[in-house]
Amino acid sequence: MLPRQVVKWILVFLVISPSLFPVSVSEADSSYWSAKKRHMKKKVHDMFYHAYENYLTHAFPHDELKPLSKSFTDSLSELGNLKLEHLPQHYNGSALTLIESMSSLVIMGNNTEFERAVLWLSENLNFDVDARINLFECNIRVLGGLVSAHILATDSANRLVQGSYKNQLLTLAEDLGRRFLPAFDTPTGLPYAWINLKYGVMENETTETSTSGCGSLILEMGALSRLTGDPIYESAALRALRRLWSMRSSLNLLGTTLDVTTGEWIEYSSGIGAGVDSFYEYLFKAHILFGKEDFWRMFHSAYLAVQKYFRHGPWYHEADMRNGKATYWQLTSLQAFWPGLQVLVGDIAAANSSHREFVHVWKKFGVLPERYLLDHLMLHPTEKYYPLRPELAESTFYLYQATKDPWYLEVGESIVNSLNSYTKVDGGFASIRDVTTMQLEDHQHSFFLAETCKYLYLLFDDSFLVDRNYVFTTEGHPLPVLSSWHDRLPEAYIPRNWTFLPSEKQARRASAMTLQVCPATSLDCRHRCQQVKSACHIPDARSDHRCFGDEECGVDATTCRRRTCSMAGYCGLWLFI
Ligand code: DMJ
Repeated sequence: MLPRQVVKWILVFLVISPSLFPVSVSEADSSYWSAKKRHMKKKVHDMFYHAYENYLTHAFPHDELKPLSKSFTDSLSELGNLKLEHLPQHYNGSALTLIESMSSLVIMGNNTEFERAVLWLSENLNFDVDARINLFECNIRVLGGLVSAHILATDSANRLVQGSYKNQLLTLAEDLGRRFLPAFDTPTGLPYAWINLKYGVMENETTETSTSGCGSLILEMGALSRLTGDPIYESAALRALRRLWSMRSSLNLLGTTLDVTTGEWIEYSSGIGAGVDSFYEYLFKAHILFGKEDFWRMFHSAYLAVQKYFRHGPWYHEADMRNGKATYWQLTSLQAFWPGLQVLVGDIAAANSSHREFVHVWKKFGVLPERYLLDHLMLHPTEKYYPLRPELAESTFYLYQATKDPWYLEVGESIVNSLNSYTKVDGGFASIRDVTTMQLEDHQHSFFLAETCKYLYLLFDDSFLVDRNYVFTTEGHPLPVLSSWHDRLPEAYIPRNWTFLPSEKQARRASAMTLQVCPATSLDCRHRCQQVKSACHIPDARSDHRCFGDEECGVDATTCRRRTCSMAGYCGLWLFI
């Protein structure tokens, strides 16, 4: 038994202790999560450099690393199933993984290595090669990587110190963009899927392409036009996109594959995964980046059709574009990007419920299998692989940005742990050939550095996004939302009265990705890059964008639309379904 006096003092201490140590439960919580974020950021940083340094040691300047044999593959020409015989003997690759890593290097704060990469590419990259490449892959990886790196090299952060940067990356991007143009020379304006960088479209080239192959070129080619002042790239991509949209069915659905010479569909069944995914993504992101109302209208109708014909609870199956009837009941790894897109649209409740299902499947197998048959609740017999894809990490990052719910940090942590336990090898990170045995495959895809590591890093440290407003391309390369790129908005949507912000240091804001849902500021680079704020912006009542009613939501500065409160209690640009 404790003496009475002691018990009394213990009780007194318990009563007054909260004022002696004023750490509330939520402060303790937030310091726990801050420490967790620091720890996880370091883990992701180490993963990125393990992959990057092994690439530099064993594969550079070739395209991608083979981490098991510590060798390389010149995969740019293989992407999309090209056979190796198309490659000339002297072809030495195009340093694909280096190009793809550049924006991640900047996001992780390594300007020195970024500068080294800029200099090397400026001196060595050459597209005048007899190589048949896939237009879509080359656009999102190489053109997107170069355009984004050019913007990062020239933005107000002045990253390059050694000598002056003379737009070498933009010159390379323009050279590549010009080599894309012969692909669009078809009766329909829909581009060939394959093109030889030196000789243009090859004889007897296949006329079959995919919806994403010809409908997701607008961000990179549009940015190239805005940067060079030459509209030819954007016009070609826009013409193809419009033609594709005109091929939709009366249900506003598109198929998966088509013929570029006849403009006829080949595969009528489609979903939100392979062959279509980034088409939807680019309609909406093009609206954010270029402001055109047309993109919004196309996206809005397409999104409603997806929700109506493909969605089944939190899952998305495939359906025939002609009658909307379900065709294949499959969950595919690529579909996991969809909740991230829904966050940008403001459909957070739907994003959250689908994301949970993907997490569930990830946890069941340890990673996401390429294809999972929803009607049989079993793996697809041949597509059991996991090639280090980023889509689940990407959606997790967006959902955390929108909700700040630490549950998403835990999801990110388990993704990082799985990647480290199942795919890390001495020579880098290897793909998984079969998720049931975790047997590895000798390939470290460049998107592991461009996207998987980047989104995981941004989940735990979003300082790159503070006070900035970026759209990430489908390959994870950031492009800034610039008021000067919005010049073709219809009158009603031009955010008027842009005013320059006072130059004193601004207070630290919440991450710009959150602001992207209702951005207060934008970068204007017409003369030199400056932060400008929009007169139409009205912030949400609460900084976490939570709400009880519409009156607590503000006005989105990019679109000047009034935001509304969702059923899940978040302000957003909601769609009425
Ligand atoms: C990436 O190359 C891009 O995200 C593309 O749009 C489809 N998915 C791969 C990675 O999974």
